[in-house]
Amino acid sequence: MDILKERFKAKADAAAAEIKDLLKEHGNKKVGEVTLSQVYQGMRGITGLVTETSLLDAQEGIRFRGYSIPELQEKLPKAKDGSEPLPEGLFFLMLLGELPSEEDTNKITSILQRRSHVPAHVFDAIDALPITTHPMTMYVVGVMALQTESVFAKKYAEGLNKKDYWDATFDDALTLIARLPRIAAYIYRRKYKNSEHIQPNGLLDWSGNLAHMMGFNDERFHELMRLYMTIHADHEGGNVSAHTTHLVGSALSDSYLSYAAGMNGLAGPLHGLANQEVIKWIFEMQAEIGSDDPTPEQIADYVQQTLKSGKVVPGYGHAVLRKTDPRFTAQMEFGKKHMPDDKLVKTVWKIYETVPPILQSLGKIKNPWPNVDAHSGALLVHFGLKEYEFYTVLFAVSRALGVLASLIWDRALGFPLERPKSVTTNAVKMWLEGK
Ligand code: NMX
Ligand code: MLT
Repeated sequence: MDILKERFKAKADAAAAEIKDLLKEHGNKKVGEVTLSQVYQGMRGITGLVTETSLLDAQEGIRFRGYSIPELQEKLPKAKDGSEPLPEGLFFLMLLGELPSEEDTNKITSILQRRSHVPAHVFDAIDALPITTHPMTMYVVGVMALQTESVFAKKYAEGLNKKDYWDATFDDALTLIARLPRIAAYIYRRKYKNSEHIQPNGLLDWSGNLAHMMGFNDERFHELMRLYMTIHADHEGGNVSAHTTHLVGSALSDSYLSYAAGMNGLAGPLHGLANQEVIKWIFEMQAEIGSDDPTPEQIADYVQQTLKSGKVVPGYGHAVLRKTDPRFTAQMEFGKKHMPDDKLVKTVWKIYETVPPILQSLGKIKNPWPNVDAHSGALLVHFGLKEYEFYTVLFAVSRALGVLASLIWDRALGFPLERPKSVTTNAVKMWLEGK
């Protein structure tokens, strides 16, 4: 751990010096103009944040520290006999900004294994909730209960020097990431498997252990979890979960408080909850049609019906992307390799052929193409994980890697309290009238 911290600190100090010079020379340069529409319409397209871990291109999709998903699949270390990347390696890449060796990746795995013990009061807090509680609510309650363990909060109360914020954040982030699979699996077994819990296997990798504790022992499911945890980990800084984690962290709220806040945003249906909405929507379509193998015509009719009732087609559209999400494509490739004849997976592919032209024909939707959530549920159902209300918890476990790596960088670079200006419509009218 100390060597990892030393390597990070060297990188962070170099980056901080570079940013200082950059701002000294170019601090007054304009990065864009803001229109009134942008102010009212969700700040789309306004550059206002720095997030080092990944960058989204509207046409090409996400790159993590410069690497696309296919490149990660090729270059990141794999589990023994596996072919999908180990997300621990992606975490190293996002944190250090360089591709990890196998040894670097194993080092992260072993740090996470050593820190994975979840204190009993966290399970008590989850158990105090009614069984009908949504898994995302249980998850955030679990994370909040774990906040008692924050090194940052404790040291801050004792009087922490600004220069050491990053160090305590580093400790909290790694401990939190280590414990999330246990919390997630506990919720799954409590809610859906009669509280018959499965103890962690201290020899497994981070995602393999999650799969194991949930009760899935098919090695292909372990591979799916490794891919899933890799592709959902980060999507630059402006998405709701990353932005919220960063914003709350800017008040020097610790990693637990900041991540929990971000995950409350992920639990919204226009963000991470869309993965459950997609499968719910497909199951409802199947029930209405009376078939688990709908024709393109039946899908098109159901899409029209969804739109007419004032609802969105879940899994389609994006605030930034303007092409098919490469995370959708990566999952499609996984489906073609492991389950090409699965009816539900094939239905997802049929929806992919049917929905974009319909959405395009409406003329108002900026991106008619599928996002990550359009595909993920069908792969999970294939392995028997049918309880779709749980899906966003998996997204949340993965998203911890990106938002917490970013939070460490925020503290290392000394980013200040985030506080943009807001206006009232009256103030806008007065400004327009030149008053
Ligand atoms: N189905 C129906 N209408 C849509 C869809 C869709 N999939 N996507 C966008 N629209 C509508 C949108 O509601 C808006 O309507 P109105 O003017 O009546 O308010 C109009 O098209 C223009 O929206 P856009 O500018 O294209 O999209 P925006 O950036 O505002 O929103 C999403 C992006 C992702 C919120 C939106 O596409 C959506 O609601 N998609 C479905 C939910 C979803 O899949 N979310 C997951 C995103 C990925 N993730 O994991 O977070
Ligand atoms: C994400 O992964 O965060 C989503 O695609 C939403 C976004 O990028 O805005």
